Amino acid sequence: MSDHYEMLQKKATEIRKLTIQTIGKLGVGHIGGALSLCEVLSVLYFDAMKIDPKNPRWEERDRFVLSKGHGGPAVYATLALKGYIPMEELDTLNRPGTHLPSHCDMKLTTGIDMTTGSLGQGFSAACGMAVAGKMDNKDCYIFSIIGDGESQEGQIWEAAMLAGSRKLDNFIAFTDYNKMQLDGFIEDVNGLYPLEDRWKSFGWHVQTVPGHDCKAIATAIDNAKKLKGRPSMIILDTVKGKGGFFCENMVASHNMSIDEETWKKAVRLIEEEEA
Ligand SMILES: Cc1ncc(C[n+]2csc(CCOP(=O)(O)OP(=O)(O)O)c2C)c(N)n1
Ligand SMILES: [Mg+2]
Repeated sequence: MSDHYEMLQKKATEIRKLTIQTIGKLGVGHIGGALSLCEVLSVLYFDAMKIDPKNPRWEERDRFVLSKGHGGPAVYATLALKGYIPMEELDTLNRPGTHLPSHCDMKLTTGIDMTTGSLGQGFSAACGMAVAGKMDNKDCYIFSIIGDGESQEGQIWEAAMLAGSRKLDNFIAFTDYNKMQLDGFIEDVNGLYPLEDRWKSFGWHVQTVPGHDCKAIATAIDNAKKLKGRPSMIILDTVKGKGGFFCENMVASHNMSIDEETWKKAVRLIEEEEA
């Protein structure tokens, strides 16, 4: 692997450790859906997005909307690593007076482009931002991540239809396909199969990639950027709770309590694996 992709993989591991530590110190949180995001966040913030942490409201920047807003802690870890917010601020997660609520809030956190948490709505907002980008002739991309459980919301498909019909090639979206939602397996609750064909039928270009492989994600984004006349969906084949020994591939990881011994052991195990 080249140095660049190795760097991205390492950043993803940093994001993962910080996310476990941040939620662990609080003692409870949406750890499963945060840990499935680490690699895509690494690629977005350290490779794909045109952004400037020193100028977070830069008009020409690319935008990012985490539509599955409950994954906020993984984004905060990324923002801290990228220099948007001080590292110490992570310890305020979801505490009274914090700028880092459990779900993303653009009015509270530097670097957050849209308030999210009510599933389906962030993706519609992102789609609207892409429409606005076209109207204003802006040279920037809108990136957005939805969950596979979130894809069971009707509102997702309204935005999908609009993006397809308006040919929003400035809109690059991801599905965090971790096969689980709040209280069960996706296919048991309301199946998404055939997910690729569904997006294609709404006029989207679709790629499916291993969702914990930074090189594969970066390559898919490059492909999406080259494409003209269609929005892009990149389906990330991920594992819920990835990298946390106490939560990996567990439905119960959705929103769980974590004691000090557990989160410290989880971080230690990841560090031992890295060594
Ligand atoms: C409109 C709405 N309905 C219900 C919820 C409660 N809720 C929060 S997360 C979640 C499950 C989402 O599953 P998925 O998108 O697969 O998330 P992930 O597996 O990535 O954590 C639900 C039902 C919500 N936040 N918004
Ligand atoms: Mg899911």
